[in-house]
Amino acid sequence: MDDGVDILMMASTTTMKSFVSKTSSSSALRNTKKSSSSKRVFSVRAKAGQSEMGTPFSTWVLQQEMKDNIDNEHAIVLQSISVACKQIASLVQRAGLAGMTGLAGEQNVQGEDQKKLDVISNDVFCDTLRLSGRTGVIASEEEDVPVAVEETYGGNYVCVFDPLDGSSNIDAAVSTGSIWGIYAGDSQCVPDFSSESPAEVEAKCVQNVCQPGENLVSAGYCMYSSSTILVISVGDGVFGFTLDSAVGEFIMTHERIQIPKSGKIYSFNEGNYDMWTPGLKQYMDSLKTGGKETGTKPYSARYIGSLVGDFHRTMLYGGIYGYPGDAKNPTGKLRLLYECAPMSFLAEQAGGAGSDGTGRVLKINPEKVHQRVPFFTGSVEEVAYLESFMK
Ligand code: FDP
Repeated sequence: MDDGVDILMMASTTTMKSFVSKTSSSSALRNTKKSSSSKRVFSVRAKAGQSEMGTPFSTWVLQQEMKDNIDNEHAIVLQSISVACKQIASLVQRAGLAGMTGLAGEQNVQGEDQKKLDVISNDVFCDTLRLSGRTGVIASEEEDVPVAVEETYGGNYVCVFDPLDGSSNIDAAVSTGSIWGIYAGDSQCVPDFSSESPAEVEAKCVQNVCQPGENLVSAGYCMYSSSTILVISVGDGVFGFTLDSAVGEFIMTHERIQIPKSGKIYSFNEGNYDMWTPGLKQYMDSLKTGGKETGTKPYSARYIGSLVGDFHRTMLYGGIYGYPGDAKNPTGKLRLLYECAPMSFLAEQAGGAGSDGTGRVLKINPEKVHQRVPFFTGSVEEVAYLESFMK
């Protein structure tokens, strides 16, 4: 039996076991955050130092709750996001067959053409989060302003997301992904629908959303590629789960991902080279003669042009991904809130770095919802080397 089959069988068995135990104990787990029996089961497992590979995502989320890494509401938000990702994965896979490729005929607030699937994926994400009843404010790349979730307000969490990043690739069936970040809401800033005007509610939503990345309580992405992979951190390492379509569940396939400290792969849109600063050009030229170990093998170029795919490869193989500012767009292309901050959170949790070229992205205080920043991420040593050319 090859490794792939092995993993699938292990995953399916674990899923069945978890299903059986979940049907008898899931409500108890939700309502009694740390019942003594659930604590005991978890600590036995932890003491045994067992690998968590093969754990279904829903079980892992409950374990994070038992470990006190997240609370009950946060757990529900994460489960909802995993459902949204499964739905989007299925839509992406069927896009060509179901007539969902091409433009929707509208532009978003940033002046970008919206693809049909951008609009549909946004609806999927928004609806799933709304129905979870645990998110108070949501902000999407595809929406002009952050939205307070009126129907269920009372949810503590603020979710920022890009429902379908890299969607210019979709018609060619190249990888795309969803990216999200979750913040705790600002308790001083709860919108009151009964007494406040829409403008006042909106101002409070913006304030809830514009938090620095270091306030993130969790972040993740889901990549829609040859397989569908959900990668997440709740502040205690980074874990990857592959969708097992036979059982409809994400199964852990990557435990505590660590970005290699260095790596000889660079991922930049070099077509913009002429518009870069002299320092950045010098950096790029140096990679072609071995980087800081001048005279050694040149770096390899890999650029999909889809952030989630490029970032995922960088996490696993090391190296550097960059989208710098240039003469035409001094702050680059990528958005701070729902691209750079969540990816930086993941990179740091995996022992890597996320920088705007001068310092940590997670330190930046957003001034507006769709703010763009130059972005460099990946292996710590590679990001530090890049920064040495940007002073
Ligand atoms: P897209 O426009 O297809 O949605 O931020 C969006 C993004 O893709 C990233 O996913 C991707 O890395 C980048 O833009 C690609 O930009 P360039 O085409 O300028 O290289």
